[in-house]
Amino acid sequence: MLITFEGIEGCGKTTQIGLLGDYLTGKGYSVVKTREPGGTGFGEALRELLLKKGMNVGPLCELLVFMAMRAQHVDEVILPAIKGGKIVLCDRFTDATYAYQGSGRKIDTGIIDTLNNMVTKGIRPNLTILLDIAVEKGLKRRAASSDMDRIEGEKISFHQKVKKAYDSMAQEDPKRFFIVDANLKIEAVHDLIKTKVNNTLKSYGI
Ligand code: Z5A
Repeated sequence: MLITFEGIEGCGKTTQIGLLGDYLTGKGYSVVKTREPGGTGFGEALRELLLKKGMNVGPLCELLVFMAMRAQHVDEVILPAIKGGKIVLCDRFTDATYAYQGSGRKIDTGIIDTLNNMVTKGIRPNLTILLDIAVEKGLKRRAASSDMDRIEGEKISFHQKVKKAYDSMAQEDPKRFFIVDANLKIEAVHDLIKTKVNNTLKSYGI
């Protein structure tokens, strides 16, 4: 079972993965919490470089590095966990590439499709939780918690394109996406996610 969390910066993914992970572990499930970019030793080392402020990284280079990290992440962490019957909670996955590199950087979706299919070996999230918040509010929350990195520091119009792409993907695939109002209090967001995840696990007989 693969559950991914997506949304613009500051929407609360990390907070909600922590809460859901603790909740599911408390219910006796075996849970793996992971993230992209990162999730492996190699991926976490590359993450530092890729997101470093002031680093000159072209759109194609950026795309290929995200994909290289994903290939390692799938092989080393995600596939073995799924095969072992674990619930994988992943902070960003394939949808982020369509939103940021596809919509934000204007890279052809066909290229992203091909690379994503190659590196994920066909794995698709069973459920994607999209935390929905206005760009200005997400960036404000993000700025208040720590320094902005290279991608976070992009213009507001870039982040608006990213949000629009997430909204479209969720509309096109309502079976997989669950949109949550991320303006709500942390506990209220968690309650909505808990209910959805419990129903999803039930529907898979887990
Ligand atoms: N990226 C890409 O371009 N292409 C790809 O294929 C992939 C990724 C996989 C790093 O991602 C960058 O990688 C990201 C996209 C790109 N760049 N940008 N921009 P990341 O997920 O690691 O980084 P992030 O999006 O900046 O996540 P974040 O800053 O860690 O935000 P978050 O996890 O969504 O939020 P949070 O840390 O849980 O919460 C932020 C703050 O808000 C914190 O102080 C919380 O206490 C607070 N918070 C959370 N929820 C609430 C509620 N409900 N109310 C009030 N305050 C709240």
